[in-house]
Amino acid sequence: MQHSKLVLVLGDQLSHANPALASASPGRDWVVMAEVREEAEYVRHNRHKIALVFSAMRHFRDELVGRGFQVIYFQWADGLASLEAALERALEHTGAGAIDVCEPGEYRLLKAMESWQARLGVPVEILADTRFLASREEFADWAAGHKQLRMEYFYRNMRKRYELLLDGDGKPEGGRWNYDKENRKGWRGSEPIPERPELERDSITDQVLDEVRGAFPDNPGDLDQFYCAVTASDAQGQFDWFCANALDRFGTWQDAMAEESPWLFHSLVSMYLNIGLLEPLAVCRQVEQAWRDGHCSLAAAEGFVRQVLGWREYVRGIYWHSMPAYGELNTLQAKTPLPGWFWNGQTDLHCLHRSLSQSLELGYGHHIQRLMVIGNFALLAGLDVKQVCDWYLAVYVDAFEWVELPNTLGMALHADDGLMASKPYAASGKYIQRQGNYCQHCRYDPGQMTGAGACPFNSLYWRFINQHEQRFSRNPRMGLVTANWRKRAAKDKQAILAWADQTMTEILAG
Ligand code: DLZ
Ligand code: SF4
Repeated sequence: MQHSKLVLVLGDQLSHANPALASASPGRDWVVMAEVREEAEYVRHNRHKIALVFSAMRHFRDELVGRGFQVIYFQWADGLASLEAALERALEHTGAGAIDVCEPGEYRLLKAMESWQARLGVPVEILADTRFLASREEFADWAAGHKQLRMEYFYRNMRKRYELLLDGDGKPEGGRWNYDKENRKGWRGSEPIPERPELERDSITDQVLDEVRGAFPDNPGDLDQFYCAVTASDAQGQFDWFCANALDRFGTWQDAMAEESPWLFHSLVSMYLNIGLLEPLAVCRQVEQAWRDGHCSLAAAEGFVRQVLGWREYVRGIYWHSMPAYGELNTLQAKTPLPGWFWNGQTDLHCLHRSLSQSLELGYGHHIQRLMVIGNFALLAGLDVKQVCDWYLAVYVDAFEWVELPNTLGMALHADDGLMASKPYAASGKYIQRQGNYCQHCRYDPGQMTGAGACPFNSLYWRFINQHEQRFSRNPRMGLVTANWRKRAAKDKQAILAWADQTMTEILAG
């Protein structure tokens, strides 16, 4: 008779398509799941993230039991230090002779797993995560054949491979691959923003919320506003709601910022995709069908598919292709310590205040708040890359390092020497003003460069260009900006730089 084995399921692998589960036999093998200190404490995770992961894990355990699996589940109150400790206990309890696990989403955990076989004394098999649409090997092959790893080319390959939004001849629907230009409208309050349906909470989630409140008193996150689905069927319900009520406008206002709503028309599905409650190909196909049925524009459908089939897979590829060296990069030598108000949102730059407060309270910020408000400020201010990356990893519900690190270090902070983005996403207050209505509520004026009421983003932008002028003048996409700076009179430049330094000192002091 074959020996029984343990199948470890992590808190972000809650899918019945998990390859480790597929290899398990319900009557013979044991599934192990564990809420442990090491995973819950390696950054100051948002309480929404911990609550989502713990509650979704407990619900998934019940589903597995319903499917006939024997599950060994360690709850937070059991006080286990690490996943390894959980496996050790489970081995003692069952006498199992081997362990299977699907590869994790973070390099630090992969390294730990690679030591388990020697430490635990049984064979440990780490299986490739088949739930992504491009495997790590496929990405490596693609990368080997390209001098520049641009998302757009990767994305086109993926569209062809999965036959998404293609016409009968294999060409992109509508004749273009990318409708980004139609996805950038600024918010002027012209459209009603749909009310999101509230989810009913069951006793498992209520219990988890109480435990997380008690165990993580100093972490960010207001759990009175807990809004996450914790099962695959509720996550699907949320996604169906999005397709019927928000997708049509998501396309147009993908890059917009609204004082009135943290969510606007966004789907919020990244958190469900990233822990396994929804599958990436299924959500893309559902959105394609919504377009074919006439429920949204092609620009909306393509904008959504680009994020999931393109960006999401691409950043994961970059992460595994470039780790561990990637985590150490800091091309622009950004080393200013993260100001304390990143942890409470108390700043009078209104766009930052709103974006930070919402991110801390809800664990949610949409792409433009993350990239063009918080990330842009961190870039212009030269905030320490590692500290900023850890902040993002902690604060957002959907943040796991495979997705957070390239997005923050590469895309937002341009710290990877342009591997991901051909130019830095740096912008002055004008951009923020154009994309939404934050500036209307701010004590600063985006039209002014210097002086008491001037928007700090303006002078900080030029200070940033000045600091890196040599590097940027070699970048064809930055040539115009650096040339404009050079053309300015020396007296003007001095005034802007002096003002930027003064502003910076005041802002950092809080
Ligand atoms: C994020 C998270 C948290 C907060 N807690 C746990 C946990 O207690 N047990 C667990 O298996 N997973 C947890 N996770 C998710 C893991 O941190 C995640 O699997 C790794 O970061 C790899 O992506
Ligand atoms: Fe932000 Fe400047 Fe606008 Fe104020 S004026 S909201 S600081 S961009």
